[in-house]
Amino acid sequence: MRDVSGTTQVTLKKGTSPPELFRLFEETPRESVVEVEGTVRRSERAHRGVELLPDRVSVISRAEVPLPLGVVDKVGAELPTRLDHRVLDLRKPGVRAIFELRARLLAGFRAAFVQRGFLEVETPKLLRQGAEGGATLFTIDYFGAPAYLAQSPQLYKQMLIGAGLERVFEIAPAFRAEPSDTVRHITEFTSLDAEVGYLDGAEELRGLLEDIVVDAVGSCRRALEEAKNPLAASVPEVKAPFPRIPFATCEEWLGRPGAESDFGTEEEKAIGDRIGKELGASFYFITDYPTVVKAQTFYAWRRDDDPTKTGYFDLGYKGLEIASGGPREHRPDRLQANLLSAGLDPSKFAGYLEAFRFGMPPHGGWGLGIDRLVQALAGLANIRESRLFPRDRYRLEP
Ligand code: AMO
Repeated sequence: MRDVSGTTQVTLKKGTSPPELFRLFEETPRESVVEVEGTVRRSERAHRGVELLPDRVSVISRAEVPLPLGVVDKVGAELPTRLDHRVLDLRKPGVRAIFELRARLLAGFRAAFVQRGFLEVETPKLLRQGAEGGATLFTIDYFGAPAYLAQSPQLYKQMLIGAGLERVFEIAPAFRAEPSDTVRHITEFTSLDAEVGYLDGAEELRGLLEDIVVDAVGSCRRALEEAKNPLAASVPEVKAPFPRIPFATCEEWLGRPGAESDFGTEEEKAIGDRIGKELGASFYFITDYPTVVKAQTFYAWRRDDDPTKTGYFDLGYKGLEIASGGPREHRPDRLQANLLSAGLDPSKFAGYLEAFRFGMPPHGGWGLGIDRLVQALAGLANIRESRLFPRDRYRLEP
């Protein structure tokens, strides 16, 4: 018998247990929901140290036969089959363990943010304007006019800095019409966003981000150990500071100095491997992204002394990009110029731009993909395993 607390052995004994109970157990299919009343007895052999000798059994909900997916089978099914029958898949204790990790991690992040004076906010997901480049926008029919699903709370978290909230964070869905079918991209993910006002440069952001990650991962690990979750061992002990490697250095490592295009999956892996081997670090920052790589990121601040560089950085974990962020452009004239050079029409960003015209402090922030972090910490081959009901190019069900 299995419930959320684990598996309990129910024992029938020839000669002692009523024969109708034998019959009932034999004809009740696996995975049915049953209620068993009886006597709990110590037992050396039962894995919980106790067994239940039943007096009365009732079948509350009978499972159909055959099961489309085995729950206790030793042989694992392929991921698409598991996701097609996710409700049965989630019954496996090993799968449930992933979502315990996820919940503990989210709780750890919330606590770390609140402790540092961040206000939790919720921004609209139905938008008239995107923020992260048109190619990955989902268009929807909004009462006969086009609208978009939010790719990121980017514009709103910045506007809230203009509103004087000073330190905000949001944990919410983000949507990307990502046509690439990879193990690290999904079309609906949970973005953990932060924005900080009166910012004193990129390093202040990196310091905050690494401290928050260390706290969140640490509290997740401790909670999993306490709960005897089998994934506790795969969550690493992390310490700040994380190494900071300039973008240009990564390009040299890869033997492509000055190429100034963003890193591909294999290149990201090579960078993560090298940092792991040479510096013994799992988390690291890639800093000082060049402006050409962030040309579409109109809200990114370009350095005053060298406009070919931004203050942007990525946070990586063993070759997987987990977060990106940096200081923003807070001067309305420059922001407008950035929009134009990204080929965007400033008049479509009127509500956003207004927030910069009546007093906007220097600010910055980051977006962190929770699903990728869960994937990394739980050692999952595919990001889809980190979500209860993942969405990708080919999957909208269940
Ligand atoms: P970016 O587009 O780099 O930045 O996204 C931030 C983080 O979100 C995660 N992510 C994804 N996870 C799964 N599937 C996807 N399709 C996907 N796309 C992104 C990644 C990534 O590092 N507005 C900026 C953040 C900022 O500057 O504050 C943004 O959204 O982990």
